[in-house]
Amino acid sequence: MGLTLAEKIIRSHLTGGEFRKGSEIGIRIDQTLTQDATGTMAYIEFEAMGIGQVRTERSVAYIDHNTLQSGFENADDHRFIASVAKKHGIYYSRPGNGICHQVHLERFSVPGKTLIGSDSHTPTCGGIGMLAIGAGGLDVAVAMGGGSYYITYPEILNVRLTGRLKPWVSAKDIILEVLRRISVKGGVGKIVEYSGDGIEGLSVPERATITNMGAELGATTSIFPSDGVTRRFLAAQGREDVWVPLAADPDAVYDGVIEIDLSELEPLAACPHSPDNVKSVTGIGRMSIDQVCIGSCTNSSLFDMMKVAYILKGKTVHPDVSLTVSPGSKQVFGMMAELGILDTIIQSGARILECACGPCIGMGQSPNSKGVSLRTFNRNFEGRSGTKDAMIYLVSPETAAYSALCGYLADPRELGAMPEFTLPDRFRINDNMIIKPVDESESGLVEILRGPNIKEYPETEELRDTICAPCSLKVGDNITTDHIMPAGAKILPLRSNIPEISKHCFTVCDRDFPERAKSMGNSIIVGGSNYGQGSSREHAALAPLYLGIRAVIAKSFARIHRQNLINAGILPLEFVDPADYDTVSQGDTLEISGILSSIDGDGIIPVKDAETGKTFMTKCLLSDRMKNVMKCGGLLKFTKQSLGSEV
Ligand code: MIC
Ligand code: SF4
Repeated sequence: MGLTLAEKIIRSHLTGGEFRKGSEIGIRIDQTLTQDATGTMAYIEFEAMGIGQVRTERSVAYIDHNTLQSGFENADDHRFIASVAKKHGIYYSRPGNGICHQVHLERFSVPGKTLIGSDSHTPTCGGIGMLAIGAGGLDVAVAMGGGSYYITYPEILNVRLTGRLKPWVSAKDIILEVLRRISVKGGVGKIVEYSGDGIEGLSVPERATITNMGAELGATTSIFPSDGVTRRFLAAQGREDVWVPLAADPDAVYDGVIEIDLSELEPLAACPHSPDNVKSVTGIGRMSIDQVCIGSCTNSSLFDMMKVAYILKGKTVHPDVSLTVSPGSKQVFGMMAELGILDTIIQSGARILECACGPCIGMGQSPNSKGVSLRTFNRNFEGRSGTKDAMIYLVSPETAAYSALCGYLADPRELGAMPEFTLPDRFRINDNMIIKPVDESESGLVEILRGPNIKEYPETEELRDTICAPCSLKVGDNITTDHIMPAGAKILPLRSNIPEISKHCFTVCDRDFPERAKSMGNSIIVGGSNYGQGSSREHAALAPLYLGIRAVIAKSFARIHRQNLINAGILPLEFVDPADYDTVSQGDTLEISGILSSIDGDGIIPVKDAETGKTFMTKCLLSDRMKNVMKCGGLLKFTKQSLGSEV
């Protein structure tokens, strides 16, 4: 039986576990990446493990999220990350060099290699044929130390693309169509593998737009084959030597197939407040808009900027619209200048932002009250923009640019004939903002620079047999990590300070939660399905840990967040019968008993609700490795014990 592309890469990197769907497998990690908002904590953990030099082929620390420096905190964190990188063999991409996923794709990605990153959009590099997976910072720290990364052996979903896109319909519309069809839960437990004759017409940046937003499907990762298009992209990056051809076997067997005829697609938009709330642009109709933001790791390539500039050329942004453009990297920015398209965009009245995440993570450009904002980004969760009642629509760069001129949501197909956009044969290569680490022999001379905002990893506890505690919060379905641990310009600088950041935990849903949880001592959260979707931020587990949360009982969990809970020593329990969710009320005292014997047995754990007197069943299926992690109080302690160092 033939293998899928993902299976081939997994097989060649397998370090443990059975090659069987649903079982836990370990894979060797060739490359890692971190960004600054998750990186400070990841490097605090890496340092706590007492590992000297990284043991990967390439590890890169990017600064791209916390670039608004309105106090000392972010600058201190950047200095800390720079010093850790220099000492431990990690390449350091300075602020201004670009968004981690865009830069990694350009300068470090290698088809057939494995990459994990402390950012959920790490699958961007799947666009070049890497097995690239988002993970919590602690998992990345372990991989930097040479440890395997563990995933549940996923199902492989094949998305077959046929035909060619019509003019002004683009890669963003393809992934929005996939989201429309299978929803933000449709990729959970799956790798999405693209194939079909339609992929030949997609450049690497377009493929990367699609794999990037596979994160919004909840997928473990998404991947494209490595072909002639990949080779040309790498050659233009001066890196043709790393190219290898990669594809699934012709007789590969998939767990599911979705067919999309590209010629049938039209411009789409994800409506508030979920990336899968997708409608056609024409279907939504002429909606007035206040703001348009073009950029983010999803749509900030030179290819995107070329199309945006073509649309804006010689025109002026509508007087009622604020248009911002953030190029994805210094390379993109520089080439925009070289090709003259930067001036075209400036002349149209766009506000040019630095090459960073910026508005995507609420670092500036929060819309006006009830503002309607069109964004080429990947997430439109409520409040993420920094304005609670803003209405965020996710659209393609073509729809965004054309609408910015019209002043309302407009269909770019009205532009008529579209020229052929082709990427240059050679990108401008200047890696002067990527700092190499010192030689191992000199690493002892490098001092680690810690600012006063950098606090230690919070205390964890060994798993108890019984947890008897009140339910401090009950929430509904599709709770995102932006609900649990909001981001934005005010809160992000606290990412290296768990006691402070925990004061903002869940405040989007309930302002009193942090105080209440703290006053309860230990408590339990009850959630609906897909609990913890979105970001890889382990702060969504570490802040609850600090506030005394010992267990989360939910209908189902998002992959990275469930792993982050386990890594933090918080018990993730799933309702066996989802209907039992309705019987629990916030404030009820819940007694979870027989935990230790149950997790070693069938994983079925009874929970008694003291208020209703009812006992309902939950399940917690853990691999042997996860059981040991949970029992000893989380992955940091487990790793330190395995390394034989003091806890
Ligand atoms: C995001 O897009 O939500 C982030 C900010 O990039 C996060 C990481 C973080 O919270 O720091 C992600 O996607 O993992
Ligand atoms: Fe940055 Fe937004 Fe991409 Fe997250 S999704 S890495 S915040 S650009």
